[in-house]
Order: sequence, then structure tokens, then C-alpha cells
Amino acid sequence: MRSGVLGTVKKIASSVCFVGLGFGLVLGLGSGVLLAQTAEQAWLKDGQVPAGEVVPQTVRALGGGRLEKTAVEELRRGFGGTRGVKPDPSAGEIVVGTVGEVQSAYPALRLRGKDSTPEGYWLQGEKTDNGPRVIVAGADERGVLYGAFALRRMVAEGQPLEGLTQHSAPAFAVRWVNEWDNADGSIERGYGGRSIFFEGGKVRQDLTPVREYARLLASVGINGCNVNNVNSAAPFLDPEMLRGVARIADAMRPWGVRVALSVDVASPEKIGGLKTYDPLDPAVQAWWKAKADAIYALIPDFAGFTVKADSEGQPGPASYGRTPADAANTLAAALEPHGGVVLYRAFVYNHHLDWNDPKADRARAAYDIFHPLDGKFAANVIVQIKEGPIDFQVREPVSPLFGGLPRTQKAMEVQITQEYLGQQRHLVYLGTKWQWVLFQENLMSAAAKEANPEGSERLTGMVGVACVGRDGWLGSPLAMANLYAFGRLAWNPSIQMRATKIAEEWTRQTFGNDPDVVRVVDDILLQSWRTYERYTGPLGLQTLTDVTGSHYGPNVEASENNGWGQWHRADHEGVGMDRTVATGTGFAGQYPPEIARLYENPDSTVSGLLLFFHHLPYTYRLHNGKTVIQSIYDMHYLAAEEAAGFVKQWETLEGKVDAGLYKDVLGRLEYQAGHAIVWRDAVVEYFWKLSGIADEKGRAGNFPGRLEAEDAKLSGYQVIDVKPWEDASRGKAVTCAAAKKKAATHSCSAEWTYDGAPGVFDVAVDYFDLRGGAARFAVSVNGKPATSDAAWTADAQLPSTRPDGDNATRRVLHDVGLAPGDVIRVTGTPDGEDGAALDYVEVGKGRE
Ligand code: GCW
Repeated sequence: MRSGVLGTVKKIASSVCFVGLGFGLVLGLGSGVLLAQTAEQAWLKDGQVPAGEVVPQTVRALGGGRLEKTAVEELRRGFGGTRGVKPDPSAGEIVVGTVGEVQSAYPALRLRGKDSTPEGYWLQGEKTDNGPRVIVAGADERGVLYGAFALRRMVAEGQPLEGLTQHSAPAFAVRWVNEWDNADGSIERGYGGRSIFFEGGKVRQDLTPVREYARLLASVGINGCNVNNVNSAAPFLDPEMLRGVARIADAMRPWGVRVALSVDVASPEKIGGLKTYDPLDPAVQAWWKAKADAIYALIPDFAGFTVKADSEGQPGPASYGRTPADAANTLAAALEPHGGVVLYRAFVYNHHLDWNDPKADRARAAYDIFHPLDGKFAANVIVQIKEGPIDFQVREPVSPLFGGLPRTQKAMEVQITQEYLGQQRHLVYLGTKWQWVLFQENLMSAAAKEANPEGSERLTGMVGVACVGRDGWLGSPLAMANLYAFGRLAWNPSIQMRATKIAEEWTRQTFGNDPDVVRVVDDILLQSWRTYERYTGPLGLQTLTDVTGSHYGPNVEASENNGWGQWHRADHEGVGMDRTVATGTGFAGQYPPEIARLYENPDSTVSGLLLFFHHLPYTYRLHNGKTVIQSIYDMHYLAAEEAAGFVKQWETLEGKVDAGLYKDVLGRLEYQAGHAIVWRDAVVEYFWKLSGIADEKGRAGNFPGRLEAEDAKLSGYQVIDVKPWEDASRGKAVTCAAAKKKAATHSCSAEWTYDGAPGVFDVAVDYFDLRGGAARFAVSVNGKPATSDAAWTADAQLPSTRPDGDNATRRVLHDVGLAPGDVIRVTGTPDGEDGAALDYVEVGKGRE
């Protein structure tokens, strides 16, 4: 959903970018000094030959094409001697070329597998009198390049080249990333810094990061990049901007990545001087044709247009009583002579739905609008369908529209940038999620095919919304696994391409082949989505966040009582949306009969989607015998423990990964573990109060060791009600609100007299790190600093400017010695609007 709060948010810790083979950290970037960002900082390392391996050092191309040249350069970079590999002539050679070139150079050679799917490749090793030869053959030039990257991947992972014989071809022709970059350089829902493409209304002068990005994309087989935001597209068709976009296209072309643009369908009126943008008006059609011609004159291999229309305030054909097919076909006709395509997004819905209408359902929108248009789209239109029917929630069923357009080309849109999934501050590996989504899509398409044997349910493409920026691409080192996984799944979405395998590939290329590192990183990655789901939106509740604001911290009611339609309808008796045909919105009936039958009944609905399809009493029992309410409690407590476990697992890698990277990731995982507790407490408290049903395990509403700020002896601090109430312990916090009017050194304090058992404890401080300010905190015991790290500045750039679950942050002080009668004091020094707000201090379990 669109909202005023855009996600150009910096990282938790000081800005970091990692360089070189070992991720050397460049800290202190508060000063704005950033080194050029490279592919090397991600998984694509030069000289990536594991010690002891011998790979051919001689690389040559059979043809003279640009992409073959790139393939040679990439192989030389990959296998060049930077990691102590000495050129060894007996190591043989690598020869790259298209199938035709290979066959005429080596008539006796047989490439195994006859598949001629465009962009596919063969890797084949053979022994010759002059040593081993590795052939990289491509069905076409792109195939050559993808083959070269596949070879780099194999070598980096330490796979033997002996007896090599491999063929691979992409499942989809369209494998694109979408960027939501604005002309001013900001990025909608981007969490990795400012745009690599634009700044100040223009294309940036220095496009080095764009070239590096193209390398990363090509290394995982991505062949298109739509560079601008679907929400503010009009300025991009301006002639000067288009000349800039042509420079972007030039920068990406050597890696076979074609550039596309989002367009605003109202452009003929907004920037073209016409009085209308009615897609059926001949003047409008002529305007688009002329515009397309102008684009292709600058960018001969321009890939096409992406369109968001009649959605979240964007203009569209509905203004003229026209359909999405009318609009799509007008654009398609303009692109068709040049070979371009239109990706028309099915993300079209009414965001002014009536919350009181039990039949209203946003989930229905895409199918209701697009299914009747099946067969009416031009051949070069692809309907781009979000994976789920709502909006990139932590879990949704797969969109039924994939099964509802048998005579239309379709692409699946997934989100790499973690808008609703922790905004890259939380680790969520999406390979696992997408594999689940693709599996569901497969089942559904098979069922649809059965119901309608004439149609084709096959997808044409996959599109990933990436939103990379100049700050470490995705702003977080481990989040890069998601960009990697997207490319690999868009190449091969079949069940054989396991998310586990992809994670391992990424880890080995990024961190090297130390088995401990590979095991720990992969364990964390593979667990992370389910953990995040458990603390943010289990049982199909969707992400229980502020859906009209930040999309980040907990806010259980934010989705209700408004027209946006992300409802879960929790009340005193039960929770969930009734989407059945029998008694609900009928959404379940949009699936092919075989699947619809399953969703119609709670007993046959998988537990992860239970409350997406059914409104159930809290006392309803799942197959495992637990009630809905007890599952909500248990999953949140379990997930918080799992998130804490990530920290412990990562700690075993100290000394095994680069020290700076180690610290950076540790800081992130510690933050996540704290925020998981904020989430746990908010959601558990909310449902505990609403349902009035006790937690069988006695945890809800009971926080041993917690010392509330509002109960402390306060000096200067004032008690406030936090909104929403569940975002603070007992709904209250304290803030040093008078700060603005006082001297800069003004501070407040909260004091408690400890009355527990004597011992050494972990002490957590839960405070609110407001966006903008840099308040300071210090914790003392009997007037002395509690630990050596008991004073800190709260300057993370978290979304909200008032105390709430977006910025509630837990800091844990380790090994604090306490005895009865000791005075624990937190001193908060505000900074401007940031009132050093404090929720509680919690004395944890004692150490043995
Ligand atoms: O997920 C929502 C986001 C919007 C986005 C929209 C869309 C680009 O909140 O920021 O707008 O989806 O996909 O169009």
C-alpha cells in the first residue's frame, strides 16, 4: 500500500559497506564518505578459486560479439590469480562461443542435450593433447555469458570441473528486476540508500554502480531492469531524461540486461499536451507510437513498459470507462514494431472499500478485474501478478489469477526489498518463501489445467522488486541472499532448485567454503522466514503491522476500520477473514475447484493460511490440538527464542568471518532479537486482552524481572500513553518531553531499587529510538556505569518520529552484578524532538 512514509531508511548500525574479498568494513560513513559500490561486495568475487584448485587460465572467445567479450572478461576476473593461483599452462583452456560457433570450430564435439531454448548454455569438459578444455557454449550470446557465470559459480563453490557436462536453460523469457526509484534519487520502499540511477531529477553522472549491478544481475541470469518507480513515472518520458536512460542502457548492455521504464498512462495529458489520455483515442495512440519510436531511436534494445494504473491513486483507463486491456494494448501497439513488451500490473484494487461490508474483499480484486479480460490482451502484453492477492504479506495464498488467465501471458511479481518483512533490519531469507509460493502456483496451475485443458497456465516471467541503493545494495549483507535467490529461481523455479541449495551457493560464493560458516549461515537463512512469520503474522493473519504507515513495527488494529482491505477482523470471540463461498466473501471460489474445495473448509486449509480464509473462534482447535489463541501465544514465544538463537549461532563464527562483517551482522541480529520481543509482547498482549483467554503457560501479561518506567522514581521524565497501546509494556512509557525548551545538556532519569535475588544478570533496556534525533542513554547501578557499554547514543534511523513499535529497541547489557537495595538508574538525554523515551528495564535470568 502506498503511504506517506517512504522507506529510504538507513541501517541500524553506522552505515557500512563491505569491500574486497574479505568484506573489509568502511566505517564512520556518517560523514557521507562512501567507496564505490561493487559486485565484489556481494557474491561476485574476483579471483574466486579455492586454494588448491587448478582452473584453466587461458580464456578465449570463438566469436566477436559484445557479450562473448564480457564472458571472457568475467572468466578472467573470476579465475585470475588474485588469490594466489599461479598461471599454469597445463591447466588447459576455456573456450566460449555460441552453439553455431562451437560446432564449426569443433565439428566432432557433441553437446549433450538438444534443447535450443534461447539463453540456455552448455558446459562441457574434454581432454585434449594440450591439456583439458572447457567449452562454454550458449544457445545465443546471452547463453554464453550465463554459461560463463555458471562456471564461475561452480569453481567458487569448489565443484570439480573434471568430466563436466551440463546443460541449463531458463524457464522464463522475462526475468526482470523492478526498481522503484524516483527522479530525485529517493527510492520507494528502498532500504539500501539512495538511487544508483538518479539524483536531482536527472540520471547520475557516475554510472559505475549501475555497471556493477548489471554484473550481479547477469551472474544470476536476470535479463531486464525496469529502473523507475511505478508511482511517479511521468517525468521519465521527458526527452532529456530519456537520453540519460539511454546511458543507463549503455551501461547495462554489456551484461545483457535490457532497460525498461515504468510509464504513467496519463502521460499524453500530463506531459504530452493532449486533453485526454483515453487509450482508445487516436491522438493518444499516435502520441504513444511517437514516444516509443523516440525511445527506440535512443535505445534500440529497449525492453518495454511497466504499468501501474487505476491503483492507489494512479490514473488509469477506468477514468474513461476503458479496461486494463484497452490501455495495455495501446501501449503494446506502440512497442510492437520494435519488439518491446508491456508488463501490465494486476495490482488494481479499490482502496476505499467498506470495512463494514462482510462481502467486501480486496483479495478478490485482481481476479474480478482481469479474469473477464482473458484473451483480450495483445500478444506482447504480459500481466504482472503479485505472488499473493493482497500485498507481499509475510504469508498469503498464491494469487488465483495465475489460474484465471489461460489465454494471456503472465509474470509473477515478488518483492526482494523487504517492505513488510522487516525492511532489511530483520533477516528474512526469501528463497524459502518463494519456493513455497512457486510450489502453490504449480499445484494451482495443474488444477486449473485439469479444469480447462485448452488453456495455458504457464508463466512467461518472474519479476522481483529489488529497490537496491548505493548503501551496500540492499543495505544489509545477508539480505543479498534474496537478490541472488530471486535470479536463481527466475531461471529455474522447479522444485529441484531447492531454496536450501540456493542459500548454500550464495553462502559459499559470499563467505567462502569453510564448512562451519556455510552451515551456520545457511541454518539461520533457512529458518528466518518462518521465524519472522511467527512473530509478525502467524496462521495467515498477514503482517500485523501499521499498514497505513511504516509497514514495519507491530500495530494490530491498523489494518481495521479503513478502506485498504488488509483486514483480519479480530474481535472478542474470534479472528480471521471469512473468504469462503458458503458464508464469506467468496474469494476461495476464485481458485480451481479442486483447490477451492480445500480452502472452503478450515479442516482442510493449511494452518499457515487458516485465518486468511476463515473467521474462527479463539477456541477453535488446529490439527495439532492447540487452540487458535494458544497457537498465537506459543508461536510468538517460540519465535522470539529462535531470533535469540540466531545471535548465538552467529557468535560461533567469531574469527571465522571478517571481523568488521562479523560485528555488523551481530549488531543486526541482536537488534532483531530485541525487536522480536517487542513484536511478541505487542501481539500477545493484544490478543490476550481482546480474547480474555489466559495463556496456558502463564506468560501473557506476566513479565518477570521487568521494571516499568512509569513505576520508577522519575526525575524530569513524564509518563505518556503510547499509541498503539500494545507497542509499550502496559501501554505506557516515559519521555523527557520538556527537552526542547531547556539547555542542550538537560537530561531526565528513572530510578528503581532492586529487590530481587543477588547475582549477575543480563539487563535489557527497552527504549524508543526516534527517527531524526540522537538521544543518549546511560545505565548506572549505585551511581556507577552498569557495564562498560552502558552508555549509548540512539541514532538509528527507524521509521517513526513518535514512540511506538517502529522504534522500540532493546539493548542488552551483559553481566550486570545486582544485590537487593541496589539503585538502577537510566538517564536519558533528549535531542530535539527525540525525548529519550523509555519503556522498561528488565533483569533477566541470573547466570550460573
Ligand atoms: O506494497 C505496496 C507498496 C507501495 C507500492 C505498491 C505497488 C510502488 O506499499 O509502495 O507502490 O505496493 O506495488 O504498486
